[in-house]
Amino acid sequence: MDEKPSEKPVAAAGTTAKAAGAEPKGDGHGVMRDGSSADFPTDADGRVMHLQVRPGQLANRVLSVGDAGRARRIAEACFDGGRFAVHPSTRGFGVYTGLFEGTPVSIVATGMGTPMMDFVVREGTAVVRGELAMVRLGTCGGLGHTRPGNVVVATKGLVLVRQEPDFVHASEGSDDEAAAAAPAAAGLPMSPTRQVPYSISRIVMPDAELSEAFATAIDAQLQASKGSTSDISAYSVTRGSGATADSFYASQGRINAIFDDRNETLVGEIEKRVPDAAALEMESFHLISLAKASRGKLRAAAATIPLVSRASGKWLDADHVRPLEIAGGRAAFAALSSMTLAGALAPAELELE
Ligand code: R1P
Ligand code: URA
Repeated sequence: MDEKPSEKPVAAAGTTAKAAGAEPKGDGHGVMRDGSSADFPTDADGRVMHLQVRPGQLANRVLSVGDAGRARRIAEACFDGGRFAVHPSTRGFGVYTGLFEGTPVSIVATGMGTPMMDFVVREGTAVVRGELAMVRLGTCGGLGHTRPGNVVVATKGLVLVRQEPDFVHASEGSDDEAAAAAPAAAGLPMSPTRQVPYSISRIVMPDAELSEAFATAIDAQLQASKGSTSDISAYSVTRGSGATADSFYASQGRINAIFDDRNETLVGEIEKRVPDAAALEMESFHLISLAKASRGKLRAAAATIPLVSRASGKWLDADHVRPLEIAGGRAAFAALSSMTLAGALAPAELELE
């Protein structure tokens, strides 16, 4: 069917290409009509409900980044000829699809938190034929002795850190306590009260080949910057583990005078429980966990740029953040391109600009 002019993918760096997150005009985006599946809704044009792309708009090799500006900067710097298609969504996602050294790649501006990553992975895998490889390039807080700027590749796995709502709302004599007791009075089983304010999951392991390719490629990018105007060769790659938290504040152990978060010992607890924990962020565990559950459809890896040392409070030199993003983006494209994926779409099957 004909696309409305405003929905057409717009090419290219240095032009007026639409920003990810811009409101697409027309009612097709995110509007489901009767007849669409309740389990996996698509609109009349075949777009998935939230990511709002249809087959042919997302490649089999995907870079997920949290920040919409980072997605655009990497797109402009790393796609062949600075040319790419842009697919914004009314839900805050943005998809950029182009070629890297002739191989189709997409960047997805994902936003923050595991629910956003869930949409990207589930809807992304649904619109793409064949196997997928997905890497995340995020930012994080550095754990332990991690130096801000030394990019952490989670080759040693990730855990999930969650605040236990039953602990927070379990104070004796409160109306929460009385409400919680009501099911028991009606003969229904009562959910158990948690004994700890935060839970730390077991470790999940990323795809080993993709993780190593990503780490090697980041290292090569850092070294290649030597002597350039944006020399970031003083930074290195840390092969370690990471923790994904269900919030930026309480579940990352940030102390807040207003809220009773009971998180004073949390960072220390994570560092004690997770060997080589170097990064604390908000999405990577979920990406890896879904890849594990995908019955072989998806392979995934994650890297993060530590912006701040949680131990010392020292921040990364602000001038080095953008060069590290671009180096990481180019490395992600190289690692994704190195993977053999069965049934991947050919360039001719994709909307590339
Ligand atoms: C919080 O500031 C955000 O930064 C990190 C966290 O995971 C969270 O999404 O990653 P991104 O820089 O990729 O968004
Ligand atoms: N992103 C996070 O999730 N945490 C930090 O401390 C920094 C970036």
